[in-house]
Amino acid sequence: MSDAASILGTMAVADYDPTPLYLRVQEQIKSAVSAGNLKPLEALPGERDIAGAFNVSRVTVRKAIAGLVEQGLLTQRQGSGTFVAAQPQRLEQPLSRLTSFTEDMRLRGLEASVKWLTKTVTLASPDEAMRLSLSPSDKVCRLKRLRLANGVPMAIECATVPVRFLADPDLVTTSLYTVLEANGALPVRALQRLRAANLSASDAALLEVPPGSAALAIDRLSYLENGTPVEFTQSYYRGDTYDFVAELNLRRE
Ligand code: 16G
Repeated sequence: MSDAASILGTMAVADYDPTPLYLRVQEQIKSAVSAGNLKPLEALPGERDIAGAFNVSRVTVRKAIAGLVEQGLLTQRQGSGTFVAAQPQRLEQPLSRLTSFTEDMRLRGLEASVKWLTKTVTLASPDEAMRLSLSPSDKVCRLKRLRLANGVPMAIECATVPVRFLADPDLVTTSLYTVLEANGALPVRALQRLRAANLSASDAALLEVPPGSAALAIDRLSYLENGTPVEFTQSYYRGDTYDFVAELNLRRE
């Protein structure tokens, strides 16, 4: 048996089965991944081997692979072949605790990292000024970051913080809250709004999911003990990796 056949199994093709061949090849590959015969980040057998194992044309194999790349199950790297995509762990996030991304990941034994998208010091936009109780001449730091857990992209966050709490965005390496705490401005309360969204092509590319994938759009407005707003953050969390969990209590008057 060829390597491809031992990894992907053999494909029984019944004459009366009207399912297009490329879809059947996709099913074989998906089954090999869910059975653990092909692990995350492992290379797929070569196109020629897959075609030989399933007795289909290379064009059919290419079409099957292209579809699975689009669905996010496989990734292709120029010059080095096709791989099973990294499968992020699904994370549960309590809605009642005010934590930072870095802390959330540490509690789960994952390492948080950051890919910077933009960092600027600028005048507050009218919307930011309203939310953060600033005047239009006040300056803010805007930090747009891709947040990763063990190297897997999880969320895109755009945080706006008045310069009186964060003078320079370069002070933040991984954790914004660590710097705010050092500045005596760690938020103690926040209001969060969650809604469903579909990712734009560019956001989906950053999060390494197909364009239009489901996401959770979250706005967080955080406050100091004395009620002063300290951070307004707009984020997109990957819908396939995050469950937000709320605890509800029956209130007896
Ligand atoms: C969380 C917060 C975000 C905050 C960030 C700080 C949500 C939806 N958002 O991701 O508002 O800016 O933590 O994390 O929970 P950091 O200290 O790791 O930069």
